[in-house]
Order: sequence, then C-alpha cells, then structure tokens
Amino acid sequence: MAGTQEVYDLVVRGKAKLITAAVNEALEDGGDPTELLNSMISAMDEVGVKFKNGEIFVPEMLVAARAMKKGVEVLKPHLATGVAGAAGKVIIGTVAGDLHDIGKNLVAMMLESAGFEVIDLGVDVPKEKFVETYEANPDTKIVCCSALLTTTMPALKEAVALLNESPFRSKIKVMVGGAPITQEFADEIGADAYTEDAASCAQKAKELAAAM
Ligand code: B12
Repeated sequence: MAGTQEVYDLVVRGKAKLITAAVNEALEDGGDPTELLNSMISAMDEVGVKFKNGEIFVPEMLVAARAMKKGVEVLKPHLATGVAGAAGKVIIGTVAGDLHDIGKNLVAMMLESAGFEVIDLGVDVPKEKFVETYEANPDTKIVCCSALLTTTMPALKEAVALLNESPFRSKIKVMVGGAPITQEFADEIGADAYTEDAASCAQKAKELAAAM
C-alpha cells in the first residue's frame, strides 16, 4: 500500500512534521492501523541498522524516533478497543540508564487497548521506583520492565530481583521485554513472563491477570 510505504520512509528520514498528515491520509484511504504501526516498527529497525553501519548518528536516530512518536499519536485512537481500566492496573517503565521509550510506549498503548489502566513511569526508572509505585497502588496486577540496551540488561535484572524480594511478590506478575531480552534471560532473572512484542505482551498480560 502506497500510504504504508510513505509512512515507513517518513520515519526513516525523521520527517515528524509530515507524518501526521501522511498517517491520516493513509487511514482515510482505508489503511489498516496495525499495518501502519508495523511499518513504523520496521522503519525503526532500518534506522538501527543504519546506525550500526555508521551511516547515521544519534541525532538522526532521535529525529526518526520523534517522527514515529507523532505517527503513533495519530494511530492510538484507531488501535484502542478495550474498556479503560477494566482489566486491572499495570505499572510500566524503562529501567535505569536506558532512555529508549518507543517500544515501552507501544506496550503501554496495547495494554490500555486491552483494558488495563497503565501507570507509566517513563524512562531511566530506578528499581526502587517500581516498588514504591506498587506500594502506592497495591491493586496493581502486573509490573512491566523494558530494556533496550545490552548494557542495561543488568539494571533489568536488578529491578526484577528487588521485586522478587518484596513482600508483595506473590500478588503481582512481573513481565520483561525489549529487543535484547530473551525467554532464557527472563527465566534466569526470575520474571514471570517475556514476550517479543507489544501485541503479545497485552495478550499475555490479560491471561496472567485473568488467572490471578
Ligand atoms: C530510536 C533509538 C534511539 C533513540 C531513542 C529515542 C526514544 N525516545 O526511544 C536515541 C537516539 C535516544 C537512542 C540512544 C542510544 N541508542 Co538507540 N536505538 C534506537 C533504535 C533505532 C530504535 C529503538 C526503537 O524504538 N525500536 C522500535 C520499538 C517499537 O521496538 P522495541 O523498543 O524493541 O520494542 C518492542 C519489543 O522489544 C517489545 N518490548 C519493549 N519493551 C517491552 C517491555 C515488555 C514488558 C515486553 C513484554 C515487551 C517489550 O515490544 C515493543 C513493541 O513491539 C534502536 C535500533 C533497534 N532496531 O532497536 C537503537 C539501539 C537500541 N540503540 C543503540 C545504542 C547503542 C544507543 C546509544 C548507546 C547510542 C549512543 N552512542 O549514544 C544511546 C543510548 C541512550 C540510553 N542511555 O538509552 C543500539 C543498542 C546496541 C546494544 N547492543 O545494546 C541499537 C540496537 C542500535 C544499533 N543497532 O546499534 N537510540
């Protein structure tokens, strides 16, 4: 679809000013919101490859991220389906030292769409903050931690360890994710669940919450 390709290109080129109109147009032309979202995710993959190959640098990654965020804002109402808050409360954040939030934001958006009330702690979240936020919201069912850098995988491990030591551990489920995370790592650090993407995270969260 032409609109999907255009949206992809605008993210890769970091054209935040043009993307709102392009996404709106693609939707008006009957474009599928999920397909448009997936094209933006693939665009970020291309940006990552270009960065790795030294073709672009941090500022270009940043403008691509901004463009994606703008595009996602337009898509958000088209992806939401569930009744807000009905499925329970989720705390989410990107771990200490890590500033990547696009994936975490998508997970938060999908969880909201699945009917969860999401408390989003943002990026660079100290491990204690996850615990304090639970203590202030003891009706929370799931805590989600995201890490995008191999160098912040230890911070993810520490955050999960602190949650695992907490007196309320049996009352919550801990989910982890992010590009470098694997099922094996999730098992090793004692998380309850890992999924590869935002849609499967929301699905898994629903299953976990229903079984609690
Ligand atoms: C955009 C970007 C940035 C932006 C971030 C802007 C923002 N607001 O997020 C900026 C410019 C700030 C940035 C900075 C850096 N970045 Co960067 N960045 C990226 C890039 C291109 C895209 C990330 C992204 O948004 N992907 C799209 C989203 C949708 O995917 P995702 O995050 O993986 O999320 C999905 C899943 O993982 C999952 N998920 C995510 N969280 C969770 C949580 C749970 C609970 C679950 C279940 C699932 C889940 O669901 C999501 C949706 O499906 C990646 C390359 C890549 N392909 O990942 C590099 C990349 C992650 N960055 C990298 C690097 C090296 C850096 C810097 C160190 C660069 C530097 N020299 O300064 C800094 C570090 C800053 C810091 N302290 O965090 C490397 C990491 C390498 C490594 N092995 O760790 C990558 C892989 C690029 C590369 N190929 O080299 N970056």
